[in-house]
Amino acid sequence: MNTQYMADMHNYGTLLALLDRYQYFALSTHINPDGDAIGSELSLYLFLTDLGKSVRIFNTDAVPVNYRFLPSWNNIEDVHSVGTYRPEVMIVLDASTLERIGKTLSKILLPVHTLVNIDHHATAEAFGDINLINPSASSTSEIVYTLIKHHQTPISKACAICLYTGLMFDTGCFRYSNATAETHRIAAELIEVGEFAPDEVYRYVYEHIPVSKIRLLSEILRTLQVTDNGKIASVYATQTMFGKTGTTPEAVEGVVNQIQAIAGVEVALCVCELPDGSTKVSLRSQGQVDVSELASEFEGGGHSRAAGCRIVMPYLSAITALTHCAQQYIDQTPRDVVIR
Ligand SMILES: [Mn+2]
Repeated sequence: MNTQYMADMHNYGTLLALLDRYQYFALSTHINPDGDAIGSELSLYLFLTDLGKSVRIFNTDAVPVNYRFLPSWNNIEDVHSVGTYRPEVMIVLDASTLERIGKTLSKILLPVHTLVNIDHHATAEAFGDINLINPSASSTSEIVYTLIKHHQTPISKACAICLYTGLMFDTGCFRYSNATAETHRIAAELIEVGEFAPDEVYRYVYEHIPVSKIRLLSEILRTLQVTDNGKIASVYATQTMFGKTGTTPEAVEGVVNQIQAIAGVEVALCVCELPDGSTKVSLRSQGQVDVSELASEFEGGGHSRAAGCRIVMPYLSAITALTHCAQQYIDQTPRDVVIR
């Protein structure tokens, strides 16, 4: 972490002053948006709109079906809608690099007066003119919550359900180590303010699984391999499996968490064969190994317990390389050290 980056952290006052000064905004988030990506941009959109600002959201990928209950989700536009819109301020949420919002989108809206970067990834790049980066926040939605609190305006009902969805998603339904007492306090406040039923939000997000995805899951689980010492588990998904089940690599999302849940497993790998023959990798750690470091050896990144990378290598070779590297990390780390 360099000093520039440190100085830019927790810069809530500076950002609020900026929001006050300008009128035209564009928001965006990473490709294959998840609950935190959608939740954080919709909550910021609602907050700014309530302040009377002109705000538009442009995403490379469509809103996943299971988030189409969130207020204003259908105001999210795609890259073709940008046209002649020229925002004064562009705010990028939950994307560790600017390119993560998509190749075209990362160029088409620039230059702007001010580029703002709001993120919580440990490997976040300070690519904005203003960077609100807080790796100790559970989610980007939690940072947006804190920003709105700094503004001292009440959180609207619509905003509350979006923020809650982001918090819930990025903490794995409040099960991961990033779900602190503070995260729970914020969640409780959002439930009260938003007057929604948390179990309904859960059902919208997690119980809308297409049957094709379950068929793919059964194919993937059949590939399970666990090392002799029981510490590294891996599964893979191939293009053949996607063809057979009528799914795409997006359907693999979340599978790695199930592999991580195996008793005794320290590092879980889920690798996915992409159409161009390269391999997409998701990594999880029980706490002994910092998988963001492991991922960075393969030009990836993320958090200490959840990370990813893309390797230009066939999927079986990628598993061999990653397993070897993960074993070295396990051997290097004393057993009693737990990375938080
Ligand atoms: Mn996030």
